[in-house]
Amino acid sequence: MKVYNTNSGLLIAHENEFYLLENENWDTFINDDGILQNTLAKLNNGNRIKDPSSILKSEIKPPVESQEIWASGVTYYNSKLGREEESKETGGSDFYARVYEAERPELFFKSTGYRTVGHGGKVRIRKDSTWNVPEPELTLVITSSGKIVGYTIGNDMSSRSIEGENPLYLPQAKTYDGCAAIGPCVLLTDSPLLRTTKIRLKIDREGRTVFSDEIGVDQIKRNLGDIVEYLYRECSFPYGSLLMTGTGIVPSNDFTLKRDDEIHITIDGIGTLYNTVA
Ligand code: DO4
Ligand code: MG
Repeated sequence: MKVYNTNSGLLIAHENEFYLLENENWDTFINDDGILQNTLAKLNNGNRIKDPSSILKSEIKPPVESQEIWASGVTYYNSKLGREEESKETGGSDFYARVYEAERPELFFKSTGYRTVGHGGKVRIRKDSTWNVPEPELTLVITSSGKIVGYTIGNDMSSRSIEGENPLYLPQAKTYDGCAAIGPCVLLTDSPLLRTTKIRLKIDREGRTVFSDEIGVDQIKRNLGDIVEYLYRECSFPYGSLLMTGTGIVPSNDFTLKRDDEIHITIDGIGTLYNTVA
């Protein structure tokens, strides 16, 4: 089952049918350990709609309102390598190798709903940054109790020049207005994602593809439940949370995003998150 947070209400896609739940509050709806069964119980002929295209064409909101968005880092070997490279001249590279091997994961605060755009929105690059990349990340949707109730797609927009200058600048490299995109929907499921699931990134510029790559979620070094356990150890989340699980796709060092670039991030079973660069 998939849920889209739209201007018309919550659009549910289930077994080739679409349903519109008009009077739901996102924060209450998503923070529910029994969300699958409770949503199934709400679907009936009265809220079934034949053609969702006009709803999906109007702005799809990001599937986040009062939830905090956190992120884990250096969870894939490629991320460790890329970051060692970008910070080797400034002496910060050892930290990435250490956190890749450590029991405690890297976790950082990424964004709020109001700094985040949805499918079709514009992500931003910082004006004081010279080297910028999208990070396509499987994103967990977690309730207050720490239960993973769904999966969505996240873009952890990152300034490599600022992070590379000094790892202590990470919050500035990662968190700013328009620093994240989430969407287009949440896949609600009680089962883990298939190990064969792929994450794909494609970047188009002036009608030409300037970057594309893919990675399997089976390449992630950590157990997703363990990362959630660390996040919830000493933080409570009254509205639940979203957790980006790290990037395994790192463009080569000569690549930087430009204004109007089109970013497509696809995760099997969830969909494609599309954004342009402001
Ligand atoms: O260590 C810095 C950030 C890592 C990150 O965002 C990632 O690996 O995806
Ligand atoms: Mg990241």
